Amino acid sequence: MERIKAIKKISSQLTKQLVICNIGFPSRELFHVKDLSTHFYMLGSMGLASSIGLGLAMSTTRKVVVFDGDGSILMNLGSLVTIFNQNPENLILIVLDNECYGSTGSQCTYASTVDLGKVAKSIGFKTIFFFKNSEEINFKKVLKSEGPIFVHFKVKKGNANVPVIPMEPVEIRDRFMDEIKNPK
Ligand SMILES: Cc1ncc(C[n+]2csc(CCOP(=O)(O)OP(=O)(O)O)c2C)c(N)n1
Ligand SMILES: [Mg+2]
Repeated sequence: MERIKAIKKISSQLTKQLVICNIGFPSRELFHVKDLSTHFYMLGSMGLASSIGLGLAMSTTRKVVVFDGDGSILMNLGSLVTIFNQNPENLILIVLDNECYGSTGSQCTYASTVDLGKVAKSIGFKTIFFFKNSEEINFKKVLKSEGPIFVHFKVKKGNANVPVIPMEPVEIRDRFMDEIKNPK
């Protein structure tokens, strides 16, 4: 399944959850699929979507969904250890694993030889889902489970042909902060 299709399948089952999205094409694809004030399109800080999601989950009772990438979680593996120890029940970390740095030319990562779901399990995550190619993604079941939740989603290499997000970084930040302070 293409990454944009995975994003579409999951985001169509989201309602008021706060969403932190990985840098680059994943954010462009999410914006293209659906743009909401609950979305934070992260810019610049590769590897930090999971950390931003953790900080947010610890400061709100709302559910926080993070779309991360294999390259990014491998760059910041310590984040998994911190998430496990902080144990936020409202955090869902989705790793869209295309086994490459898709946004910068699809150079291979080590996700083809290291099973990221097994890494999460060995750290102690109790709730782990694995999706691949399935047309039926029951994300409602994921949303009902107690977090922290690790979702390992194997996707195809390649980016959708979607334009850059036509919002200034400060607009993205301010709209998201406003959504947190004054939920719509
Ligand atoms: C510290 C840092 N290193 C490198 C980059 C350049 N960069 C931006 S996105 C990206 C690839 C991200 O790969 P992954 O998280 O697997 O997401 P994918 O695009 O494959 O969905 C890279 C290398 C960056 N922004 N910051
Ligand atoms: Mg990747």
